[in-house]
Amino acid sequence: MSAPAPPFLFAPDIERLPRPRLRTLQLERLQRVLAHAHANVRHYRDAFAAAGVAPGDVRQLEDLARFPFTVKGDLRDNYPFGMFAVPREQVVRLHASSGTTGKPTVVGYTKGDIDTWADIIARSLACAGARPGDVMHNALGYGLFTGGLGFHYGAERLGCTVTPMSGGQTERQIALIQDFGATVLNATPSYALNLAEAAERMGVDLASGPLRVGVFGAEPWSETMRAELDRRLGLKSIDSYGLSEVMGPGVAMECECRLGLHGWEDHFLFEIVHPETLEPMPMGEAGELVITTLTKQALPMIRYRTRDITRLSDAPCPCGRTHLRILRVTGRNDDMLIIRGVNVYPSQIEAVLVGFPGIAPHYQMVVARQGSLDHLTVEAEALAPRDEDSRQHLAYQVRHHLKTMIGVSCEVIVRLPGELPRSQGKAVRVRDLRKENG
Ligand code: DLL
Repeated sequence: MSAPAPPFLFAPDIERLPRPRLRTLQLERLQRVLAHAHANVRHYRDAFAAAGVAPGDVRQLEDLARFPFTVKGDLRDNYPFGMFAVPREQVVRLHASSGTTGKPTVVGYTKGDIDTWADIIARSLACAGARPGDVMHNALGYGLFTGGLGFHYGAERLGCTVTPMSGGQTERQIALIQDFGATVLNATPSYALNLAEAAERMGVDLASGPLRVGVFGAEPWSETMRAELDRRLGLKSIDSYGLSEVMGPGVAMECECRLGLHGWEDHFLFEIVHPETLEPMPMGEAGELVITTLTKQALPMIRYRTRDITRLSDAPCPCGRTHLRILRVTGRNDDMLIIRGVNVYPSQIEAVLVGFPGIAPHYQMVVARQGSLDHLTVEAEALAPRDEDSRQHLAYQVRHHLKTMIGVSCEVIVRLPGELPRSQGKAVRVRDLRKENG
């Protein structure tokens, strides 16, 4: 048994602030960040002027809806440092996302931003169930990706012993998890699964070891995958959400109740807008998540369109935290496939495949154009070696189940164990041949 957590770390006052007081704090901070962005970033000055709004127009939180959105393209157009609101000399850290096309998206942090980030991550890890004295094995990528370093500093601040492992060298990771007695594992869910599988192959039983908390995020995953990871790693899997443009990890974290992710409202303002009309949606409705940063100095983000589809809930959480909850992000707008008129997210396919009898929890989706129709092929993997006939029979069953559960007609191919690529970080779930072939 680990020692009980010191009271100052477990849901301190700010995490339990009554909602009206939280909103007052948000309004004060919103007014400040709008003025800061307007005074120091040409892009915001121009965009506000074009929309006919000024920072002084905000008298209540709802007034923010009159302000223009910020999109990824704005960061690219102002590459590399044009969106920074402080002189470059005050930026002590850069991170960047690779960007599949064109220039990467660059984000920057002042010393103060790095400090705030570490605080928010420490809070997030405590929310997930980590405690000072835990050994945190950090398998998130270090480097330009925000995941590794973001969690690193926050875990140190909480008082954890951090193994800065990064991705890759899977067998070595298993050995170090064992040797160092890791109690917290931080990874993408797809890589955590890769670790579970590698451990089983090596004859290492991680499930009965000291691992207690799994902090998993950076990509969409499903409840079935959660059950799989809980069981195979012998820990409690917690959903962890964030994005580089807004800060990196730590924007939202599930608590031990696992009823959605607490979005830290003293640092971020969350809105849901209709994905097409972009009109604000009422609390509880599904739509695109839009985030405004309230405390960032180097890179304030005003109404950033995340493209992530989710719902918010301000219902009380049994843990006592008052910050709203972001329900599981089912996928990105950009990842949604429309197959013969049916909207499909990879995570829905995952929910059907993971735990399906005889099927391993690895999959890939290939989308191609057949005539004027989009054609989806789901590649799954057999749990154990089987002959061709038996795999075809299994494929037929999966196909039927996908049709019943999601309403989508697709081709299913069941590959041999180990044939599909394993994740080293964020898993690539969709191969879109329509784009590859122009
Ligand atoms: O993935 C930051 C992060 C690192 C979050 C480690 C959690 C853990 P980006 O590389 O900018 O930043 O990717 C952000 O990943 O807009 C979502 O589409 C997706 N994403 C992140 N967390 C989740 C999650 C990091 N828990 C993009 N569930 C976001 C679903 C997620 N999607």
